[in-house]
Order: sequence, then structure tokens, then C-alpha cells
Amino acid sequence: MSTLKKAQIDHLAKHLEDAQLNCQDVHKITDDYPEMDFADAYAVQNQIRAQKMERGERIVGYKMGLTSRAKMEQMGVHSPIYGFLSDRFEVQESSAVPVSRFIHPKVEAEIAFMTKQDLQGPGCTVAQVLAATDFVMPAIEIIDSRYENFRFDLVSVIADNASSSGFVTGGQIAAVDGKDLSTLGVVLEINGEPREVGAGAAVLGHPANSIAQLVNMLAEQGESLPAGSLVLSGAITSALAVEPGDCATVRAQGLGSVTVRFS
Ligand code: OOG
Ligand code: MG
Repeated sequence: MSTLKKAQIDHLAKHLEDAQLNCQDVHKITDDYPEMDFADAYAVQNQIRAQKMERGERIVGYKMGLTSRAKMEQMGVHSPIYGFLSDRFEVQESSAVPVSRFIHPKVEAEIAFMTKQDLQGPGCTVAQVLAATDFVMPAIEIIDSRYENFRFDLVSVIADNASSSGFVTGGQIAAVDGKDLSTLGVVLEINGEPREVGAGAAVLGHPANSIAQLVNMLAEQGESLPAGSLVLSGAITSALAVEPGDCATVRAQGLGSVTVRFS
């Protein structure tokens, strides 16, 4: 079911993408469109994706969000969601990213997956995800809600492409064979100080379960996950706000570390 007309979806997609491009926060869209539902929200996100592709951006994969209790509680939204990743969101490891490129950025510690086979739902399982995984690696996601004070509800955040704005991958790539991603330890440091710690199991019991849920949600939209997709499985711990001068590092057990500096 959806409640919005095509013209309203196009209007909201432009409104939210302009907020991103101009680094200007906006009111949560459900204040003006309280009847909006889940289907409308993904329709707005899909329209933002179409706008970016029209301008020559390439979709490199997806990110899952709100997949850990820490994140659900931090944001007050308790269902996993997804967003798309454009090639323009990639930030080079160890480079200095100007905070002025964002509204109010936060960093998250995540495990990223690269797929080597197409995955199609419904009914996609953890085993199918592991068999289709080329490698995993540590990642920092830079999230930046377009909404004032990062305050949103489920429908608003989905329409806003799940707060996607940047990601950094690095450390080492590793095959999943012989690795238990649920007990993989992860540390999120700011300026060399360990601030958040966790393990893969924080993400829906196992990070691969997050990818399976993504594939099953994409199936509801008539879409699948193509081979060669990069997928961020969701923050293991709470997200941390960053300021100019901050340096964020994610260390993942046996997978090295990934760092980004903010200027
Ligand atoms: C929504 C995106 C959450 C994650 O990893 O949980 C997310 C938000 O908190 O702004 O990326
Ligand atoms: Mg995230």
C-alpha cells in the first residue's frame, strides 16, 4: 500500500536530496505527511537513487541500519532498514574529510561484505549469504541524517536513504570460511581512545543475517542483490558524533583497522 501520489514522492525525494547536497537540515517529513507509510518511504528512497543515477552516480551496494540493539535504542527506532550506497559516498582511508561536507556526522563500526554471486529472496538464508560472499572487511560508516537533531521515525529515516552519506573500508579482506563472524571483536576508537566495543553477534545474531534480511527486503520491492555488491551490515555499537580534528578508527579482530580523519 502507498498513500502518496507520484508528484509528492518526487517532491520529497528532491527535498531530501537537496538537504543532503546543501548540508542543510530539514523537518522530519512525516510532520507534513503523517499518513505516509513504509511503501511511500521506500518509493522516496528509490526516487533519490534514480536522481543520483541520472546524474551519473553508480550504485555500488547497500547498507543495513538499525540492526543492533545499541543502534535501535540510540535512535528509538526498532526495525532494521536499508539504504543504497553511491560511489560518491566512498571516502579514501586515512584521508581528511571536511566536516563541512556533512550536517552533523557520526561514525559507526561495521563489518562490510563483498558478494561474488547474485542473491535473490524471499527465503534467503545465512548459509546462502556466506556461500555468496567474496570477502568481508572492517568499515566505518559516516551517517548524517538530514533531519534536525538526528530525530526521526521509521518512515522518515527510510525516505532519507537511512542517513547514508559516507563509508570507508580498509584493513584486510578475509574469506568467511573458517571464521565465526558472530564472535569477531570490534573496537571503535576516537583519537586513539577506545570508546565503543562489541562483537559481530550484536548485528541480528550474526552479520550475515543482516545481509539475508536485506536480500529478503529487496525481494519485496522486486529487486535482488547483484554479485559485486558492497554491503554494510549495520553498526555493532552506538554511533559517535565527530568534530573537525577527530580521528576515528575501527579495529576488527584479525581484520586489521580502518581510519578516517575529519578536518
Ligand atoms: C540510521 C542509520 C543507522 C546503522 O548502522 O545502524 C545505521 C541512523 O541512525 O541515522 O546506519
Ligand atoms: Mg550504519
